[in-house]
This record gives sequence, C-alpha cells and structure tokens, in this order.
Amino acid sequence: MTSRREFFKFAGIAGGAVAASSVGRAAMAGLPEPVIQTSAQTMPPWVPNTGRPYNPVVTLNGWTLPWRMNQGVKEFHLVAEPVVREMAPGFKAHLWGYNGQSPGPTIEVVEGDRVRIFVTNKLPEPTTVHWHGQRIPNGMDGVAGLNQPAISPGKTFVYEFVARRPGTFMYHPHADEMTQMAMGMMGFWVTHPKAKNPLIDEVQRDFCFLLSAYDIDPGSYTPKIMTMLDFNLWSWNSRIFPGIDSLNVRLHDKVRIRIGNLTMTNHPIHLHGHEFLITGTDGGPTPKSTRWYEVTTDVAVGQMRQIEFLADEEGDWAFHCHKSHHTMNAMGHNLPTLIGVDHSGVAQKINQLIPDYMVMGERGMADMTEMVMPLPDNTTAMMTGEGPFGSVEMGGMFSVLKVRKDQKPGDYKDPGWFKHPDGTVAHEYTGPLGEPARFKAEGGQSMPRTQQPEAATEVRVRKPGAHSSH
Ligand SMILES: [Cu+2]
Repeated sequence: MTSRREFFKFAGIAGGAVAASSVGRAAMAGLPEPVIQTSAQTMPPWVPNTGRPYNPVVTLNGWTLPWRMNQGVKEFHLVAEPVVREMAPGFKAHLWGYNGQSPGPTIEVVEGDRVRIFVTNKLPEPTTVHWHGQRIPNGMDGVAGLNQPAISPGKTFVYEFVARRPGTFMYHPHADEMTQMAMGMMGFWVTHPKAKNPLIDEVQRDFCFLLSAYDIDPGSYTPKIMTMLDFNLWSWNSRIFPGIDSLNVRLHDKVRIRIGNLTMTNHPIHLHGHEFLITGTDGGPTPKSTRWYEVTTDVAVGQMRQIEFLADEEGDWAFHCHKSHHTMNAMGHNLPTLIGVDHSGVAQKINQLIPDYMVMGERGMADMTEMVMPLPDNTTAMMTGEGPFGSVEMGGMFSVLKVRKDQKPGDYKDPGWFKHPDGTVAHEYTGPLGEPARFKAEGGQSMPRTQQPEAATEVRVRKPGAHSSH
C-alpha cells in the first residue's frame, strides 16, 4: 500500500487540497485536470476534504478519483485510454481503461450530490459511459445511439446528474461493449448515504472490487475480444492471484465488501471462517427481513452484491470464487485428465521429436504449480502463491482476509502471515494405523437389475476434449 503522501504526489495535489479555493479562476472555467494513476497498488482510502463527509471505501488494487468542487458541483475527469495493467508481478497486459488503469478509478459521492463528469476519449474508436444502476435523466444514461451520440476519438463529453440514491454502482461503456469491456473498461461507483440510514450500518472497513475476465494467450499482451465463455484469466480488479492484495482488518472490525460482476459468467464468492449477510445489491440496501447468513454468494453477470460480517476469528482466511477453474491462471484448455497414467519414458521419446514437450498432470495438477518450466515471455504460472506452509496452488480470483488483533484502526498494511497459537495447526499423525473398516452391505439397498450386464462397467473420469463453458 502506498502512503497518502505518495498518493497526493501522483495526484499532483499539494497536501491533498482539492478545494475550490486552490484552483485558479482560469482553471475553474476549464476542465478539471485528469488525475492519472500508474501503479496497481491498493491506495489508502480517499478521505474527502470538500463536500459532505463520508466513510471512504478501499478499492482492492485500485484507487478513488479525486474531484474538484466547482460552485457546489463535484467535477470529475475520466480519460478513456489504452493502458498497461500489471495483472500480477511480472505479468503486464495491454488493456483499455480509464486514467491509466483498468479498472478505472472508483468514484465516490454522497447521496444528493450534483456530479459533473467530463469524459475524454483517447481510444481509437467511439465510446460512452453508462452509469450502471443509477437513477438519472434518460439523456445521461450513456447508451450510444439511444441516449446520446457516441463520443468520437479525441472528443470530450460531459455528464451531469444528481446521485439520487445511496448504493454501489458500476460504470462501463455502452458503445462496442463487447470489445471495450473485454479490454477492461469498467469502474466502481459508490454513493454514500447523506444521513444515518437504518439499512446501512457503520463499518470499520469497506472494500470494493470488480470481477473481470480476459482471454490472453500465453506469450501475448492483448485480450482476444471475440471470446464468449472460454476466458483464461479470471481477475479481481484486473489482477490475478498472487497479484491481488489481501484484505487486512482488525479483530472485531465490522467489514463490508462490495463486489460487482462485469464478466460473462457468474461467480460464487466464498469466504472462509466467517458468515456474512447480503446487505445490498445494485438496487440498494436489502430489507433486513431478507437477510440470512451465508458463506458463499453467487454474483451473477451485471450484478453487485454487498456482504457484511464481523471479523471475529483471527487468522489468514481464504476468500475466493468457488468455481475451481476461476482460481487458475492462463490454462491451456482441452487437456485430457492424465491422473494415474504412468508417463515414465514417454517424455524422453517425445522429446527426441519435440524438444520442448513436457507431460503434465500425472499426479493431479498441483505438480504444475511451481514446476520449473520455460514459460512464454509474458504469462504467469497457472497456480502459484507461496504461503507460510508451501505453495497455495491457486491463481485467478483468490485472495486472503487477514484478521489480526494488533492491526491498528484504519491501518490497511499487510501484517504478514498469521502466527498460529501452539497446537492449532493440522499436522501429520504418526501413531499406529489400523486397516480401514469397509461397510459390509455396500450397494445392498438398490433395486436389483432384471438383466445383468456381461461385465461390470467401471468409469474413469476424463474430461471430453472440447468444452464450451465453465
Ligand atoms: Cu468465478
């Protein structure tokens, strides 16, 4: 995490003052200077210094866009442009985004704020911005051709509306959407309540991130945009594990996490060690009578889910998408399952013909985790991440919730690995082992077949060569 001083340095703001008084009269007449972010680090919460106060969010591997107050209107400047996003250390993708990053910066406002957003198009094709989920005048809704002419390359458009209801929203183009969203154009929008709201609790930590997916061939830099289902990089805020920062909280903090899905499939998001409530959707806060405890919530395409829990168990708790293909990176698809197949000698023979050939997955896929294999120039290990006990064997949509009693209030820095109290870690059993007792009446309950097959059938699991969805 970068310090506030560095944040202000990149923002070009001395001491963090973005009050109207610090902006000259000439500048007030023009566009607000766009703020560009070049780092993929999680930035500290952007504490508002003008306008109504609120409790800011922390965008995972992201940041909040500073604004300028202009006669009571919050002015933002978004620049749609090609960006280079570091998706994991050493792995950079050529995406499209806003203000230097994909996703774009989080926009935070307060219910009732009048908001003016300048959008400059530096892409090679027309774009628009749609303010997903918000109550706004129809002409501000951003659907190219329907609500407005598209913003041509080089042009700047201005959107203006009042943030009418509190909640979590997203923004994304509504012009050549398939290309522009596959390239990473999206961002988060949080409208904080202006007064105490009985359905919106005070929390000590408020995180947000977007689910996004890319199809980037190993060795290349640019996503394929025609892909409908077979994406190979499953990301949170265009980062893949181990590139996703941990969510660091203090023991007994009340924690809110807002998750928006702009991929082309649903993601069951699963938290270990705690139960949470769904306290909000894109439609706003959920009525209390609809809330029940869960440990996994499915976030469908185009949806947002806001979860809340009391972080009352110390430790390093996994937090991930429960689709196991979504916690892997850059998979080669269409591989047969080779578990149990003895490859001895095969690789050497094939190597005489194909020097780079290697056999994968003889004992499951975990072998591939840290396998010393020559990776193409620009890709990342399929599953990786070194934990305190070895490889975590994860990729993609995976992070860790770190709950610590000595984490300072408001401190988001990574506390390192959890130090387990003695005797609380699963360990090898070295005592005597008896033969396992088998259940005597196995299968005895089923209805007898009238015709017996000549030989018993035994099925071995092998995925078909072609598949179409996850
Ligand atoms: Cu998923």
